[in-house]
Amino acid sequence: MAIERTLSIIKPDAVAKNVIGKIVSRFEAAGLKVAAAKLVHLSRGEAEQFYAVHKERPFFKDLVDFMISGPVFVQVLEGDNAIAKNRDLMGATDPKKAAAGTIRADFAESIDANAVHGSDAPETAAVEIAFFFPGQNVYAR
Ligand code: IDP
Repeated sequence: MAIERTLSIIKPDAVAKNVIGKIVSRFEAAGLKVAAAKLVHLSRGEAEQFYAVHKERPFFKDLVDFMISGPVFVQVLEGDNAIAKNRDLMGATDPKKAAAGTIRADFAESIDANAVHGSDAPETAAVEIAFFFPGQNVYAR
């Protein structure tokens, strides 16, 4: 298995519920290491840029409104197969369809307020990490 990096966002609903630590614990328990982290409150422009791939989708405005409704906790996770491992830990986009024991099954409210984001491929991980952590503030673990 390859050592990878992926971008994880703990979204405003989960930050507001005060479960940052519980969610990060799941990453650590699965062998992923936090290589960078910060709490940020995105501007509308930043959220629109981050989710630009979805700009033609009917849920785009709701998604952006939600992502700027409060601070988010952004991390780079590093480890074996980190991209797929993080997506497995997250569970399905719609928490009603997420497998028992996944982060979304346990912490998400709805398909809009679904607790976490995770990069879906190496190419998007590289772009998303550079978006939030340009320069030298990511640490090899
Ligand atoms: P993912 O976050 O599981 O990778 P994506 O398809 O990339 O899912 O969608 C990005 C985000 O957009 C989702 O996490 C969710 O918050 C929101 N979203 C996706 N599909 C819908 C929908 O049908 N209705 C409302 N929000 C949606």
